[in-house]
Amino acid sequence: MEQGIVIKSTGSHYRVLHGDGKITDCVIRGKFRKKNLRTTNPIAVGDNVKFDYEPDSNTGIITELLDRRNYILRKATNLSKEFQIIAANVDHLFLMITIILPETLVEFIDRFLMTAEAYRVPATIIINKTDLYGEAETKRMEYLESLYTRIGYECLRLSIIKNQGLEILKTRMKGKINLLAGNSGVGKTTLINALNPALNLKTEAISDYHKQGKHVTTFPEMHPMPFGGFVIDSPGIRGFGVIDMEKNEIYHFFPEIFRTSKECRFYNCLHFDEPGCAVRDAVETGAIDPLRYRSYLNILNDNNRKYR
Ligand SMILES: Nc1nc2c(ncn2[C@@H]2O[C@H](COP(=O)(O)OP(=O)(O)O)[C@@H](O)[C@H]2O)c(=O)[nH]1
Ligand SMILES: [Mg+2]
Ligand SMILES: [Zn+2]
Repeated sequence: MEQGIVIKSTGSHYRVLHGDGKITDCVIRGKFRKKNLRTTNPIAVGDNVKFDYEPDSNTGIITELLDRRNYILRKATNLSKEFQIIAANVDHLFLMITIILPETLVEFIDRFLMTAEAYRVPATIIINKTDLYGEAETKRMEYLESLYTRIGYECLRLSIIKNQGLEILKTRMKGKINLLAGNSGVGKTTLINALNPALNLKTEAISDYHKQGKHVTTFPEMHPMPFGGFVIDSPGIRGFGVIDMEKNEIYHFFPEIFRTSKECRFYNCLHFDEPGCAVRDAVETGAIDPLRYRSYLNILNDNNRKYR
């Protein structure tokens, strides 16, 4: 019997890292499907498993899934009621954004951060491709940095091409299971290669961007880092799903709106059109950023469709 951590899952096969760096292809027995959780994959990257090891063929049969600290889900496809576990035991979420090529929208950032809050996993924003930024882009970057650091999120500048910002990022990732998310084309794969050159992963050309729109089930891969810890790449993952979020819960996951909501006249204020709403007052004065508030309203509006 061996114990290890799953670093790749293809739905039927699992690559397990164990011992001092051995990697073994494993299968599972049928008994792993949980009764109440409709997930398409019973085991995900980040899971700790026990398995019967066959050293001769370097194969194994997973016999036990150890308890998870957490797991991150998404809807398996847009319409299905099934969920895919993207990763388990995640310590830190990193959202990579770019100001241009491609432009990352504030609402996309806010949906990601809201999900991180709901999962109670710390989140950091990485602003990549700073080497491309002129005056206008730098202004935009500074605006986003001040917006998000004020709320409490760390923002790290990065230019992988110019090798700037990598060292500080390593200190944040060291020894942890890190999930890296972001729009297609922002530089996620390039970063993982820079952090661990031995991996030599294929980066995406512009022509591959269209893949983003399709709902192909891609399985995330977890890459060991030479400085300790792992980085999970999540190709094709546009958003994470939080199951069962109620309308009156959403603002709990916007920290500055939540803090301000304590001053609202009504305890059940949704900060939409209620009288005496301290949140809307704060938007008026600029204490809460109007774009953040707009993201909140958009999520509030479509939460029936999207999150229930
Ligand atoms: N100028 C510039 N380009 C970058 C940087 N990082 C990545 N890229 C380019 O962005 C494109 C997409 O990168 P990729 O890693 O495939 O993005 P992913 O879809 O997020 O995995 C590639 O052409 C990279 O060379 C950077 O720091 N500066
Ligand atoms: Mg990629
Ligand atoms: Zn209110």
